[in-house]
Amino acid sequence: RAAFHWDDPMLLDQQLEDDERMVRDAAAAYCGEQLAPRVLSSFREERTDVEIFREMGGLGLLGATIPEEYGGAGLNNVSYGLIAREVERIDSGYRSMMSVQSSLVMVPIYKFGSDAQRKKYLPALASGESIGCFGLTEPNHGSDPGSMEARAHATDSGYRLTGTKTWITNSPIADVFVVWAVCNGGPHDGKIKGFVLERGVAGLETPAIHGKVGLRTSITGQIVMNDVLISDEQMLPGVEGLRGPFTCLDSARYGISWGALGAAESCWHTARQYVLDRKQFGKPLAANQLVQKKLADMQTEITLGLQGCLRLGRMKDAGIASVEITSMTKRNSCGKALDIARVARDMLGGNGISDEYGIIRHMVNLEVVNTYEGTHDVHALILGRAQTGIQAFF
Ligand code: TGC
Ligand code: FAD
Repeated sequence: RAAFHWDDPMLLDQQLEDDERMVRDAAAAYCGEQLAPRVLSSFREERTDVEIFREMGGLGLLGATIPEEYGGAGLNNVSYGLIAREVERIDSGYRSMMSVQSSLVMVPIYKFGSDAQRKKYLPALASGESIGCFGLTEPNHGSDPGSMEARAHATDSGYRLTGTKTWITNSPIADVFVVWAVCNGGPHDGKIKGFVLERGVAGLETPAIHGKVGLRTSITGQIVMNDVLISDEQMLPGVEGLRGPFTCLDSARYGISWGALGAAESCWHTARQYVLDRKQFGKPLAANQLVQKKLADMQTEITLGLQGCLRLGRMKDAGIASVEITSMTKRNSCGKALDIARVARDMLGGNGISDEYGIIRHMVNLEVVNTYEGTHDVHALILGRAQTGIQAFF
């Protein structure tokens, strides 16, 4: 009979192309050698290592799907997902840094920017010399960004931006800000438009949010805009309305679908080894039926979840993926990964409480990942609307 591979039962590895496997292996080597050794102190000290952007950029891990002419790696969506899985196997905060830069900053500039904007911003973002952030969420509007209060008031020579964005990954260290606001006056009056701001412009402040219990390796802050004056050239010309930010979210949510399962795999593997090594009542914990059931559940959810991610990646590469499938995989991966992390934490008993084992760090990180980019329940409502035709948001 065919051999059973406990850590890759459906032979995902065999379903990859040679170049995809090479990308995955290169990302895994970097993550194991460079990210793993610093994650514990970074998390404890709530420290974001900015040189990680330069390192990732040097390896082509930023803007992986952006064409090479703009500094990207020109890879397919499956490769991007494989990178996210390897990075988040170490820490969701590191994947956040990477996916905001790649999906939420480089994608809108590439898809909706002018050629001048692409040439100006993308190469430096791809190399990691420049750090980007994405401002959609506001203090009063998270799940409901369509009600945003940020305004772009038309002036004689451009726009005057007002409003506050909050919970913004990378904002305190960002050089480039993709910000969404409703136009007040001018040719786009009443429409949501995207703007590219640069650090140093008068009226722009980016205070950090401290005291996060999860995602401590990735800095988060606000974008406060007090009459920020910008020129017309700083507007993204190629999109209007919520389709703009949601297109970016579709790309980032897809990466998270793979990434969250990478974190889950890390928890599963740690828990499996722990219960094999640890003896209670004279036998390994792994010899108990209850413990084996937990391992079987983890193995099953991760294996099936990864197959879904791979299928979505192939559909995206073929141009046939509806955005609802991304909601399905983002929601499934995050919810299942969080469950797995909680169970794995329990399997380590008291040691599961120690950050030395990594599981509880993944667990608190996954609480965030389950919430940002559309909460678990918001994605249920997106899927519910798509199959019933009934809007249940309000
Ligand atoms: P709805 O009517 O559904 O759509 C409005 C327009 O957008 C289009 N659209 C999409 N386009 C591309 N990709 C998608 N996934 C899209 N989903 C919708 C749609 O076709 C329509 O276009 P048009 O041209 O006809 O106007 O909008 P709605 O207002 O009913 O949406 C409701 C809801 C709840 C689904 C939406 O507001 C939502 O998704 N809320 C969640 C908010 C969210 O995800 N925020 C994320 C903020 S960024 C973040 O968290 C980054 S963390 C990053 C990290 O650190 O890793
Ligand atoms: P709310 O929208 O207030 O939701 C609270 C609860 O109510 C949730 O359980 C939700 O599911 C539920 N709920 C909401 N509406 C409904 C409904 N209609 N029916 C049933 N239940 C509902 N945003 C950015 O723009 N850029 C970033 O880079 C970014 N990075 C982030 C980093 C971190 C660490 C965190 C924590 C958040 C980040 N976010 C970012 C914001 C994130 O996207 C929002 O937190 C998220 O979209 C949820 O919004 P909210 O926090 O306002 O919660």
